[in-house]
Amino acid sequence: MRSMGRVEESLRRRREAGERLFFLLSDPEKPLPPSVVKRFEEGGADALLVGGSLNVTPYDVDSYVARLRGEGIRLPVIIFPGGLSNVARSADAILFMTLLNSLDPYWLIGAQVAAAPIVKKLGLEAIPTGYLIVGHGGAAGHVGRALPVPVENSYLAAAYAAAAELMGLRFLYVEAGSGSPVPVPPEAVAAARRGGESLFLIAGGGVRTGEHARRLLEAGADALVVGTLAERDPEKAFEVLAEAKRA
Ligand code: 1GP
Repeated sequence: MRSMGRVEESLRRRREAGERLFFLLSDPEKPLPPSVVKRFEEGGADALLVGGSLNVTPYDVDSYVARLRGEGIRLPVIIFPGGLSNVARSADAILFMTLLNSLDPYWLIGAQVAAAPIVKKLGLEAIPTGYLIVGHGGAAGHVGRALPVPVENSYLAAAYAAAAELMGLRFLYVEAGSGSPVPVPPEAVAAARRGGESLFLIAGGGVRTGEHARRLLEAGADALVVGTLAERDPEKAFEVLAEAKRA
């Protein structure tokens, strides 16, 4: 079995110690200013996800990470790839994802075949991750040609999670789409938790309140992702971070 890298090991260790984690998301096309990232780091954020669906090159990722490092930010940077063009050497790890409910073979295996030799050449730590689009789906659902799990049929997420686990994936990211008007449903997270107990479960998409964050954590999420709210209203995003740290 392929062994775990340092980033994954450290996330798992903290999960096993009962912590709930908070991942800040920054899209290099409209990056969060380093001052905002720094505040979240000081507030206890656990990692910075970097990635975007459109208009991102490896150069954008590397220069953004260099800027953050130059400002003394030490958070682990994990690429959350919107596509092949996000793969860049300066990150600490990459969510090596398959979009489980895509109807397009490219997003199931094609992009991964194209990316794998590059990931190996760059020596990036790959975290084997299933990506599941639920509800609205946003740009990720559109670009990834997903057949989203309907919010009313969240139980379907349990079968996807079970399949991900049986296929040897170690992380599952339940995604409603960045900036989604309908946030990621706790019911889908609960179903995914039931279906794949061993999975490190990430939930994101449209999270806007501490209350919703609490419901996602109660449903079994190990980590919450916040992007849009941190861009628009960092104070409110801080409430989500505080909820994760309280859990
Ligand atoms: C998107 O799940 C992430 O891929 C975060 O979504 O931008 O809505 O926080 P938001």
